[in-house]
Amino acid sequence: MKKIQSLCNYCAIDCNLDFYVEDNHIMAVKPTKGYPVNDGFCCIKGLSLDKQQTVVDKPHTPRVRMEDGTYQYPGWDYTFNYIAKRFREIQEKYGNEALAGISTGQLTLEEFAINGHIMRDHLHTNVDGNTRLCMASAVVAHKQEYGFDAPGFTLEDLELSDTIILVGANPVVAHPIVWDRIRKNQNKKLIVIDSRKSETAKNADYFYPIKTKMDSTLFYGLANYFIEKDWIDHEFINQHVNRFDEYKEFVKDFPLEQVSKDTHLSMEQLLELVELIHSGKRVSMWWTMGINQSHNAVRAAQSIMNLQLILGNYGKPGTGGNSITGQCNAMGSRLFSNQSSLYGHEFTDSDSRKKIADIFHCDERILAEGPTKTYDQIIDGINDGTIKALWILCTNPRHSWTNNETFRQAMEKLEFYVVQDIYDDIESAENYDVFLPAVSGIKKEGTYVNLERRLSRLVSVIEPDEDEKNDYQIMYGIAKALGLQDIIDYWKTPEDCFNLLKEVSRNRPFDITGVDFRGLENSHGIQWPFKEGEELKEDQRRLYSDGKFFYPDQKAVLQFEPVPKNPMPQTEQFPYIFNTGRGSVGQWHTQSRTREVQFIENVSLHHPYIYIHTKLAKEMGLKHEDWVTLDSCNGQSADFAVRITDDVQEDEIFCPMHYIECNKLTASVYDPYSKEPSYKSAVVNLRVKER
Ligand SMILES: Nc1nc2c(c(=O)[nH]1)N[C@H]1C(S)=C(S)[C@@H](COP(=O)(O)OP(=O)(O)OC[C@H]3O[C@@H](n4cnc5c(=O)[nH]c(N)nc54)[C@H](O)[C@@H]3O)O[C@H]1N2
Ligand SMILES: Nc1nc2c(c(=O)[nH]1)N[C@H]1C(S)=C(S)[C@@H](COP(=O)(O)OP(=O)(O)OC[C@H]3O[C@@H](n4cnc5c(=O)[nH]c(N)nc54)[C@H](O)[C@@H]3O)O[C@H]1N2
Ligand code: SF4
Ligand SMILES: [Mo]
Repeated sequence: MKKIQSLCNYCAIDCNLDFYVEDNHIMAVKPTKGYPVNDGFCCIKGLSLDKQQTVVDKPHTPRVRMEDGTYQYPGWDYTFNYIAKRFREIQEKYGNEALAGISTGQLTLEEFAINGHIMRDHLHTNVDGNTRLCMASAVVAHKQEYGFDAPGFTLEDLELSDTIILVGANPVVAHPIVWDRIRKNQNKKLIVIDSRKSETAKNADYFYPIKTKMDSTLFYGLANYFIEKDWIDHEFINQHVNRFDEYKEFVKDFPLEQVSKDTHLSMEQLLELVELIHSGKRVSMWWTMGINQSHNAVRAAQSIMNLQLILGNYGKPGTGGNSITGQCNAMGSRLFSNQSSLYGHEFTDSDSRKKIADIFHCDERILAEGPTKTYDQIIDGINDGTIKALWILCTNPRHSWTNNETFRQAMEKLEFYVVQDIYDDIESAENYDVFLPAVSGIKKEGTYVNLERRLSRLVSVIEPDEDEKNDYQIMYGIAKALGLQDIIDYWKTPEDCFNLLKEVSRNRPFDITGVDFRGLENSHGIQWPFKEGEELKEDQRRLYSDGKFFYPDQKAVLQFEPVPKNPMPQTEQFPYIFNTGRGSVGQWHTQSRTREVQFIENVSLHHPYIYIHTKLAKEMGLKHEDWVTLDSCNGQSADFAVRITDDVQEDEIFCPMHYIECNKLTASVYDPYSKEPSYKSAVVNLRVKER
């Protein structure tokens, strides 16, 4: 039996796993011992990766709607040529931007890069990712605050911290390895700030049930209090932080009494939290989607970073204002998808453009000139008729997009719709013109970057069947059919692509010129930056230990502004907040992958459900598993079974996102800077379902 070390391509931890293979079949999967991220531990999703050995029935070749309206299997080459022809025709008829793509944070770094080069550079059009739904707010927060999108922590900080504050993050369910590492830290106080008593909050030493979307108010108020008490780090501020004097004035508008009213946390709770932070020696703060998905997300994330900066809690072991990422390669897509930056460079910087064109052997003038149109603009563009063709890959927007009926409408309007997935029965795979079946991660090669900037290798565990293709081969095939000569000559394999990207990274904050594609196999992974000639002395490498950020003067910049009004206020018509998120460790997003796993199916509910407070249930005369109808401020309604609990607030409903009904009710409301949807705070009404 062969043992092959590869990674789990579900969540942003990127656990390494040992696959035991005999006769091209996975016999067992075990978490890799000694790997610095997950050291012999992982969750049910990683352990079940063997279920994705074959996903689409034979033939494993594209399905195409032919001129007579029937679906046929005309073979890969025909399909590549057909797609190229239709893309060109649509662009000629309606303009370049009549074609668009929606990609993902779940492919390999090389796959984003080739897709971004085809679509954004050669075809001069827009591709956004499901990463917009996830960590776009963190990206903008980092760029503005540090001068570059560079989260600085290493996972070991969870073990080195004596005061861990989780804000809008539920790692017991969403990041089991983060949770395991917190648990292993015996000398910490764990504090959770969440609107509901999540699985993580139940296991915390202190829980602060904040009024939804009032996090920036809380952190501005804390900053004001610390400044008033003079419990801040003047030396760190003087040397490493800009705009402090302005910030000091700004936060005066957030006296603790007012903060208490706005956040629904009592003065005792606020003073207790202050004391916990003040008495901690190594205080770390970590946020996830409770912060990123809101109408005020970027500023809320920055309010956490601001507080840590003025307390000097940066760069030292166990500290930081840290964002936890969601998907397995969201961090790779941030750098290499060519969506919001030119492969980690400014689109308008002429030296960078020249450098990248030289590396790619292409004409500098073809490189994208600005960031992509955002996800919401793409969907609106389809619905208003300006975008006619869409290529989605490795994402299921009919289910996951906010206010998802708008995606259903879009699907109906498209003249040409291409779906590339490992399953042909996802909700988005309806009424398509072409379905491109890709093999799952266990049959392909590439690199991933995890939440702490660690590159690791996806290694092909079993050989694909003869007629199967992986995402990279599919994109390369389309590039060839389009006649894109530089790709044909220089991007033949993921390894070729990785070597181009290494050169792209040279002398940038994420310099990976010292990383070897093959050298990553069977390794401990490497956190960026890692420059050519550098020696790898340790497995845990954090940024900012020298206090140097990425602005020209190497200082961080505090970012803040008055708290905007909530665009979805509770009203008499819509009195309840519709909070949404992960429901269980086993369920992954739209469930296309995890439904394959029998252990998960056995313990998951097979119908949409919500949690409501005991008091509301009493008022409405509802029992467990009674059905209700929710009417949302977005004009839609959907039915759910109820589960009754005291863990949500009296005016809050929590809905797991794994059922398509959930996003029927979320709204088209976004953060103004990141354009990330506010998935967790639509307002709804509840009524007993009519029979
Ligand atoms: N099992 C499983 N694991 C996953 C995933 C999955 O689908 N299934 N998805 C992965 C991905 S892509 C992501 S992005 C991560 C997400 O990981 P998390 O962000 O940890 O998960 P969520 O459940 O979306 O939201 C976290 C918490 O935010 C809280 N919250 C809502 N509004 C507010 C607010 O205004 N303030 C505060 N402080 N809290 C609030 C919610 O109550 C919830 O408990 O999980 C990853 N891991
Ligand atoms: N209400 C609500 N909605 C949310 C959220 C929330 O908290 N609340 N969270 C948002 C967040 S953070 C995220 S990240 C999104 C996730 O939303 P999606 O990206 O739409 O969800 P997934 O189910 O992960 O979809 C991934 C798709 O890729 C396919 N796939 C898997 N591996 C491969 C592969 O190797 N190649 C190809 N081509 N396809 C593959 C799977 O079959 C699946 O259909 O949902 C967002 N939606
Ligand atoms: S889903 Fe995340 S925690 Fe679970 S095995 Fe995969 S990478 Fe590890
Ligand atoms: Mo995500």
